[in-house]
Amino acid sequence: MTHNVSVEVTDGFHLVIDALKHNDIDTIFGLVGIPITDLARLAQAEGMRFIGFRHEQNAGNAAAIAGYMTKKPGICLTVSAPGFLNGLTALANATTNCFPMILISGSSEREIVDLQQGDYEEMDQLNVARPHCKAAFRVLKAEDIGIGIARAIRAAVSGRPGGVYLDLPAQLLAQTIEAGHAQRSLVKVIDAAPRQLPAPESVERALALLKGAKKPLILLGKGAAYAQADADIRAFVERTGIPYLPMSMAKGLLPDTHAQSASAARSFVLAEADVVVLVGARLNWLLAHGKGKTWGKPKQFVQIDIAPTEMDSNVAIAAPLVGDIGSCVGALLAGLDGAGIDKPDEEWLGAIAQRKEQNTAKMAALLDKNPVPMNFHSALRSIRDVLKEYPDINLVNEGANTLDFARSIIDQYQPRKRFDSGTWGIMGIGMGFAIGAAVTSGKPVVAVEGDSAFGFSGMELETICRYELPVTTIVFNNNGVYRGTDVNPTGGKDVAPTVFVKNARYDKMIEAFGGIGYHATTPEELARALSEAIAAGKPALINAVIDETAGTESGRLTNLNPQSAAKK
Ligand code: ADP
Ligand code: TPW
Repeated sequence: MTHNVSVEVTDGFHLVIDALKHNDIDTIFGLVGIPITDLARLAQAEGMRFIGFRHEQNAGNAAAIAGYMTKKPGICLTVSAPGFLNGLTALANATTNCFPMILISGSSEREIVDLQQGDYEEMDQLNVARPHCKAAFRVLKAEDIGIGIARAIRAAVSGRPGGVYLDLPAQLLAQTIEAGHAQRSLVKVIDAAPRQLPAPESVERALALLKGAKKPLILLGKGAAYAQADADIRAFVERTGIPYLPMSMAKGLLPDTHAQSASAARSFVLAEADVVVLVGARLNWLLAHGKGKTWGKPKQFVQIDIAPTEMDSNVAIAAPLVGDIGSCVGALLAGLDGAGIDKPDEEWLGAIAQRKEQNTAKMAALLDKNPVPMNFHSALRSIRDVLKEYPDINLVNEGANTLDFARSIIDQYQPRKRFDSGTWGIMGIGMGFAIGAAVTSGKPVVAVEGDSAFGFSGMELETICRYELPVTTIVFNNNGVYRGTDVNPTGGKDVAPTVFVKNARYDKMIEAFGGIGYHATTPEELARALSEAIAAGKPALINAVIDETAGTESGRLTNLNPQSAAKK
């Protein structure tokens, strides 16, 4: 007599989805193909959201911004070799910006790849990924999928957040495993990013330094926005009365209209301050490395950061405060009274107020002009005025001039609503960030894009239309990279390296996919189109025609742009 014992089995495909769901991950951004098509199908069948893109870099950028917004790693799924490499730029950018994400790529057969026998999409992906992320793992046995995904999640969000690579060979996905065994192999990550309390003596040192400050300044970076310690940060700023500067993605942590914002007197406060409290901001190129002319008078720094090795990276840090921002700011707040810290001198605040007033008046004069064709200022004035009515809108921003001007002209009112080119000054985040922000928040997104910047991810307009996302893209069309007026010095037929097709109609692109296109040549037309598009909540693109002579090369980064001195 024979017994027909049927053992319930599952496989690698199912286990990957189970492991993600087990850790409350509900969305995958990706692009299908061998060997992960069924993984995407299964994710959808099992109730996850799968958002399919037209290029992996954009899927990766969407995952990265989702990670930044939620403190949970965003997931990007790609095929092997070329798909993986396309996603890698986003993974590296996420790591550079301290955004938690996991790039999961299928890979070809190990035994063929390692002997370099020429497999389909052959590449040693794990080793390629390693230098560009916080951690890189490969899973070879189905029973290790649970632990592999747990490790990836913890690596992405603990300490300084960043990108993690997870390599899943094709044969792993098809591997079968007994269902009970599989179930038991799942790992739920407990307390993935535990609080990290600062040492009490570090807190005392920081308070003592603040106590002695005559011209204190607080600098808020995107680490402060990421930390989601909004109420304590606001209390610290308001209770101390210290003027503050937000880095671009920290705008809105306190509303840009806040009386203590020193943004309109940025150069003045950076040069004049004596004690600067850095909250989740690195002294990298965006802050002139903490030295030189920008920083003027000698100063002392308090630096709050979760990464101990960030301290003294560019200049000496007098009072390092290593820990998570919530805990560190909380500890400072708790110690203010005991340390006897009062509001800063009226002299310091008065000098700042005076500078702000002067600079604001200068800016207002620029913004109020109505040149024909419109320029960056008049176009951004109309966008600023419309967006005032939508304080919870998500704003994506990239380009050179378009980035530099929009950052200073468009006010933010709420935390984690501005997403831009960040630490690398990278072009190409536009549509990926817009899709990631729309999917994650369920709220409208406005993407303010240079025409060159837009081109890097423009094909994702189809993705925006396919998922009917409330994304309005505004293309600042000045016919080229930075501007559209360069000429080919040889008189040859090719246009200059910075020049595009003149008078392109980017609005027609979105119409091809069923979205709404607008063509705007005046600030009034632009404002009307933007209001209408946001109210409709449908995919839209506004081709905003900007004076092609208006931009400067590299925007405000002229000092970083070497130019040939040797002329023939
Ligand atoms: P910005 O570009 O806005 O100046 P950076 O990206 O240079 O900001 O700096 C962000 C910093 O914030 C990084 O050094 C990172 O280690 C730190 N950081 C991120 N999250 C936290 C957190 N929860 N607590 C403390 N520091 C954090
Ligand atoms: C991945 C170099 C910096 S800014 C820019 C480029 C190509 C585009 C500027 O023109 P745009 O904006 O967008 O039309 P505007 O407002 O000045 O007219 N490749 C990558 N990243 C970067 N930063 C570049 C190239 C660059």
